Amino acid sequence: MIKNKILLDWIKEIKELCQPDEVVIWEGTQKQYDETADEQVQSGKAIRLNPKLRPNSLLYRSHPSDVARVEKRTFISTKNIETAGPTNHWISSDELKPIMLDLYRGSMKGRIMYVIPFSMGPIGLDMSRIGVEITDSAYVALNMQIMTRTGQKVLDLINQGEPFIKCLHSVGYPLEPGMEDPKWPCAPMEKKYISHFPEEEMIWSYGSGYGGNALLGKKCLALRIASSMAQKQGWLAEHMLILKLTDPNQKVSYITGAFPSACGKTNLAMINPSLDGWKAETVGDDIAWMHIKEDGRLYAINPEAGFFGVAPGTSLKTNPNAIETVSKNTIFTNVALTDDGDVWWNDLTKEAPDHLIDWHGNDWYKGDPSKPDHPNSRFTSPLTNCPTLAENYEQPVPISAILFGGRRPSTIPLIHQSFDFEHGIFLGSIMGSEITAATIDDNIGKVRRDPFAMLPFIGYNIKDYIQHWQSMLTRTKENLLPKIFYINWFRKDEHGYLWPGFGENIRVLKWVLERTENKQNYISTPIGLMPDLGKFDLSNLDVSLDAMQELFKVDQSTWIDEVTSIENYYQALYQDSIPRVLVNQLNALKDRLNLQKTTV
Ligand code: OXD
Ligand code: MN
Repeated sequence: MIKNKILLDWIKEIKELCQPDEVVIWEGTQKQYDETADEQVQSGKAIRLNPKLRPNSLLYRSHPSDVARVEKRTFISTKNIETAGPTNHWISSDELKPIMLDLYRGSMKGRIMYVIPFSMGPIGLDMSRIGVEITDSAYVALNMQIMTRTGQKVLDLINQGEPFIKCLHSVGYPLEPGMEDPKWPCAPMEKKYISHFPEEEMIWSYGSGYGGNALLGKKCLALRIASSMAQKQGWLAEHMLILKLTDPNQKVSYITGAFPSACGKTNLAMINPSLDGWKAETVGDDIAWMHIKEDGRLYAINPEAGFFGVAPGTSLKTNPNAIETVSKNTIFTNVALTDDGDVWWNDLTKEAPDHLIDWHGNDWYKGDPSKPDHPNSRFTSPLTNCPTLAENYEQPVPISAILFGGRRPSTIPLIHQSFDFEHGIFLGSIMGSEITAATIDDNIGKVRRDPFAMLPFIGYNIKDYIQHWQSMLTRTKENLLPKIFYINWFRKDEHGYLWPGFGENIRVLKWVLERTENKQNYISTPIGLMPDLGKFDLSNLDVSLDAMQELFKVDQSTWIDEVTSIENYYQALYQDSIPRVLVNQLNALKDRLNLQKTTV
């Protein structure tokens, strides 16, 4: 039962505005989930997978125009453009609200309006935050049940007066009498709006039913709105995995890591270490909320309750723990369907089956040039399915190290450590991936910078974001803050990747943890601290010494180009107000490389 007047009034207001046929309060029970799933299957919107092969699992196929987050239709809407800054699409809230109110008027006609109370983070924890998503999509309700903590316990907190973030979502496809409901209703691109109002801590999403556009707890709340709340309240909301590591002496440490998409973040979050005696456990694979606690250390929680992972590329070889995670209770979107009612995606098995139904619902035969799955096809699975989930995954954990990284075939060594926290901020600010032929872009070879892997997710001005990171130094002692590292698993020579990756990555993590204990296992270079190869665990590793040397090469002339590239990037992004800390760090780097300083 809802007793909270703010929530009751809001439900009434949205019901009047959007005019749904029916209102359903999401209770978060298995019964409600099962009934809704059955109803979706009966109406032809979802396919129930073979329960013997994939128990309690569904397959959805989206509209071909609605397959990913739409950054160009994602807005930060505030009074002043300066609040949104140079990395966001901004529309003034005074201008945007009437446009969206017009779209919402009658937008839920013929549909059920679900009211989903949810908690990002364990229910009742001081670091958690509550939201309520109102949506006309059953797909969203089912996914939110997996990705967040939903239901009565959250409502109880709201009834006790706990504030909540209003998240409004409509697929933007009202059904007038006699109209047929398509399998995946959505609005055309120019009518899609994924809007954030950080000043009011509110989200309005219209026109898309897919992933981060529609499951508003994830990127919209837990990153964009939360990053802005975190700035005001003195904490950090970051696009980071959280990993628990236990060394052979049973010492437990926790690290977080920010990587742009397609850099193996979920794989690292579920790593099977190759070194004897080491254990790795998963706390989170995408988002970390971090607060400084009374002891002065930075503690993290995973605000999510599930994984919304990219399917293609996931296999027993790349991530056996993810394969087990998706073995049951999973919603798949845009993967292929097998003849025996199971799912398939690229790389799941070496050989594709002879026949599949592709993500458009058409026959697909082995050898067909088209892909049977969409490159951004997804699985939604509960955290509790993951065989490596840490048993304390619901408790805040103290972070010893933060990893930044990207996909850089050249220039950046396998691992280096920042000299100090501010140098770490600099490393976060320049991280990125080299553009490859796989990206639709004609800038092949250039670096696409994705600062802190947060480029599409910082809900406010990036200049203030940099300053906010810097302010961590005033909130605690520097030696209590995590140490910061830059990782590059993807360095290549003419024969291909130099580093084997996957389970062997534990060697790099071992060095990282030794550094957090101040072990004398490093050499100092102009770009940061790097492993002393004599003190880096190479036992039973099939990588030549030459390759190791290449992996750690810091080449002066390449770094001169890198510095120019960073300088151009800073100028283009920040124009005449590059944050002072970044200018100082760039100058210090130039100094160490014996280059002339920047005078901005
Ligand atoms: C995601 C993303 O879906 O970063 O996690 O795009
Ligand atoms: Mn992500």
